[in-house]
Amino acid sequence: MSADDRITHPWGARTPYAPGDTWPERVDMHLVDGVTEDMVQRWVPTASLLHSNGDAMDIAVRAGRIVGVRGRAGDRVNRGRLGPKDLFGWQANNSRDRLTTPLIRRRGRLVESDWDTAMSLIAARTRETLNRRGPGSVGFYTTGQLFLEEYYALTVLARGGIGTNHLDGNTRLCTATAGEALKESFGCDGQPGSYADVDHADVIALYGHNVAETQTVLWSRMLDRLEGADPSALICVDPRTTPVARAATIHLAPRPGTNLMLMNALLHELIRNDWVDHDYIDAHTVGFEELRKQVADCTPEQAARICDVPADDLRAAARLIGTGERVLSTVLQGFYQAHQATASAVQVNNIHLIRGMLGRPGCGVLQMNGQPTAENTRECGADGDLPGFRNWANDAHVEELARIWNVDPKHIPHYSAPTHLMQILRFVEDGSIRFLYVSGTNPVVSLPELARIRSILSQRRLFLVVQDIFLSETAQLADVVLPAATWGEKTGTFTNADRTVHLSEQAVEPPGSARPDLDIFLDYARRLDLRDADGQPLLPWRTPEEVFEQWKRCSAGRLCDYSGLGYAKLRARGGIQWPCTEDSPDGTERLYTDGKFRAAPEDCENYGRDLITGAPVEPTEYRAMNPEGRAIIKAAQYLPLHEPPDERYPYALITGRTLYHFHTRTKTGRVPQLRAAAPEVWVEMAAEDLRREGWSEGDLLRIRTVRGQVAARVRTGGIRPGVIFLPFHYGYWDTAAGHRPTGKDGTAANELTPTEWDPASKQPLFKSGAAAVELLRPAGRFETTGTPAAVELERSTR
Ligand SMILES: Nc1nc2c(c(=O)[nH]1)N[C@H]1C(S)=C(S)[C@@H](COP(=O)(O)OP(=O)(O)OC[C@H]3O[C@@H](n4cnc5c(=O)[nH]c(N)nc54)[C@H](O)[C@@H]3O)O[C@H]1N2
Ligand SMILES: Nc1nc2c(c(=O)[nH]1)N[C@H]1C(S)=C(S)[C@@H](COP(=O)(O)OP(=O)(O)OC[C@H]3O[C@@H](n4cnc5c(=O)[nH]c(N)nc54)[C@H](O)[C@@H]3O)O[C@H]1N2
Ligand SMILES: [Mo]
Repeated sequence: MSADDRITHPWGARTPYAPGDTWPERVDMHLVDGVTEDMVQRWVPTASLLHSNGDAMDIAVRAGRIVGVRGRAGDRVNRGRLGPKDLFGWQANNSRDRLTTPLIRRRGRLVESDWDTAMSLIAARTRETLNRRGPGSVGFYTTGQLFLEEYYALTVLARGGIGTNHLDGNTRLCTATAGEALKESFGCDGQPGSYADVDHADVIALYGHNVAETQTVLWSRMLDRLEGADPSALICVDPRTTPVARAATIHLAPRPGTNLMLMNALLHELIRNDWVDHDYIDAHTVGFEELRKQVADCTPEQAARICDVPADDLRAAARLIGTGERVLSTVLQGFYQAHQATASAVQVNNIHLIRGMLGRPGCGVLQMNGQPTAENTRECGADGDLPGFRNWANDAHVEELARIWNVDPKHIPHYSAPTHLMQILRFVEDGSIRFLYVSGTNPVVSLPELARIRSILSQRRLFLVVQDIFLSETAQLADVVLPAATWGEKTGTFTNADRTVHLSEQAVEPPGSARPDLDIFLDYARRLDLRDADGQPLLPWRTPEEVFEQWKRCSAGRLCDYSGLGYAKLRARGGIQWPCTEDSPDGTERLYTDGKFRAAPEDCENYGRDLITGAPVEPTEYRAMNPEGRAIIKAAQYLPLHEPPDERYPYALITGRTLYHFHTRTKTGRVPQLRAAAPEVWVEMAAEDLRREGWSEGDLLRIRTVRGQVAARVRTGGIRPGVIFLPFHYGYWDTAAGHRPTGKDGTAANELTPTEWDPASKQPLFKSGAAAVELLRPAGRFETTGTPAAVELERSTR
């Protein structure tokens, strides 16, 4: 199969295998026209940066340019395979409109400048703001797409140097719930399972996870199990008939916002049938009785009414999960960005705890990541955590960190949980934050309720720094724009969703004067003259490897222990899973194999929260509840949505992804193959809704919520009647696909979404909101919203 066919056949040719066998190799490659393998001068190792799967690949270099990519056969994650975004996406690096020089706003316009001018302006503004208003007036908003070393440096800079509590990542939009659910159940973040669990599982259950479109290589692995001997059974929980749903043994399509009710009914059935490992529960957990009580009334009939899913299907799914011997679960945005997110994700952990299915081949929980390096944002504390999964409310943890950094513990803010992004925005809105430094994220398209975000970020009293590789919608609002070098142009490490660490090496020079994010952060720290308790530079490093060496010390002894890793080892061996120590030099396939958790009061990453209100559990309460540090079975009651559909806004709005684009399309929108596949926004509706409204395929519709409106052409799809789906990728930097939201109708789904978040994880509810839909213009004869094959693949009616 040629690479070009991979738009039509995103998962490539099948390589079936049987349970317990090794997943066969298949090497995928794409080189630019006219270049053959023997013309490539160097192959430079890295891993994919357009999702969390961490597919290992080599960059092909010729004459100082990237000319293609090839999957790495030996790597544990992908065994040579690559998805369409990775095969084609690197072309964005070579775009002619990359940022190549710093820009500074002068008399309202962004004009070209140089590094020294831009950096001294930023440093001067920071110092001035700090002097006048203190560290609480400075905020940082970063990403899940930089490298480990960059997050670590930024955390040291913000928490140890400036001493602000206002540092968060866009992981708040992405995997905050994964992190929180792991902390709630196991006392600490960290993925229990492994991708190798796919090779062993007899049941695979996907909760709100369209893996076929979002981690295409992981889906290939699952498809190969489905086509091999003794295939696994597949359960899909998604209101849409996604490619996963089409392949599923059982597809449960709940009403949006009812995940928790569905989970409680599954748990009810497991307990009623005593598909429960009582020995495991007695030896390794606390809280089972509360769960039993909580789900006692959650019968399949009750859930059938609330979720609108047949009770028999719920029973059948519970039977598969309850009688399976090796059950693998994965969870993603259909749970994390929905109503009662943490409470629902925790119930998936509970299934594994009450069935004693953890730490054995095939028995994994994958509370998935989305972004390629989201794991590192969390580990390094560039989000709402402290580095090394340390507990901000535990003075001993803060003191340990202060020793590593050689600063006064009082200097590291720990008077409350690190400020979450939605609160940072509130502080910018009310004027207490006056300086905001955004790196590697595009909030003007990706945050909820965009009219509000635009108004917050374009305030005159705010000094906004944006570090990006393109002039994104957000960069257009900045006071200073810093041009970054990116993947392929810089060196560093990153960690995928199953804890596999890869080294990504520089293959080519960055365009113009663009610099690696790490160099920019270090330059900034030098100009702020940040020093430790002995007056030495707080960030003394010059290379990523030097940063990595301190990170090894910082993570040593914690669950995410990197002490046994190093650049040389990663270079020689490819992907290795943490924890990797002197005692486990080859890394660790699965956590919790001995039923021991990192949940002891003195060890745990947090004491947990009330899943309904979000109120933190007090340390004394936690100590009383879980003195021995067992896994915690936490129950929660289903509550209805805040904004259900009503007469004026009759549709439930959900948003998400297409296979062909990554986020706000700053990269994939510049790649011809991907762009052609999905050039413009569309809205997916059930055929029966379309019929009832009297509209047809291709009609231009207006979708309206109380917050804004979007114009999109309609595709019929296998979606629940009464629910509409919008891909969220379409901002307006690119006038061919979008238009500026000066007119009433935007193209970005987030014009419509609410400013609301899960009480425990603070993750916004992107998959909710009540919407009205009306006809703007009937379809022209030749109008289409993408190439026919791509449209068909997404249509999800089969
Ligand atoms: N092609 C592509 N791949 C990507 C990305 C990308 O932008 N494009 N981004 C990466 C990132 S950062 C992330 S976070 C992941 C996200 O990966 P996914 O979570 O798989 O993607 P989404 O499309 O956001 O949401 C998944 C599904 O949730 C369903 N859903 C909506 N509401 C509900 C609900 O109430 N209940 C349930 N059960 N399901 C619901 C949607 O129908 C959708 O199919 O993808 C990663 N991979
Ligand atoms: N409605 C709705 N909204 C959503 C979601 C949804 O499902 N529905 N999903 C949410 C999720 S899970 C996520 S992860 C977010 C993603 O939201 P964003 O993070 O805002 O999306 P990206 O387009 O990935 O933005 C990354 C930015 O970093 C730049 N960049 C790329 N590489 C580099 C680099 O090496 N250095 C620097 N400095 N910059 C770089 C890119 O050009 C781009 O502007 O969106 C969230 N928003
Ligand atoms: Mo994400």
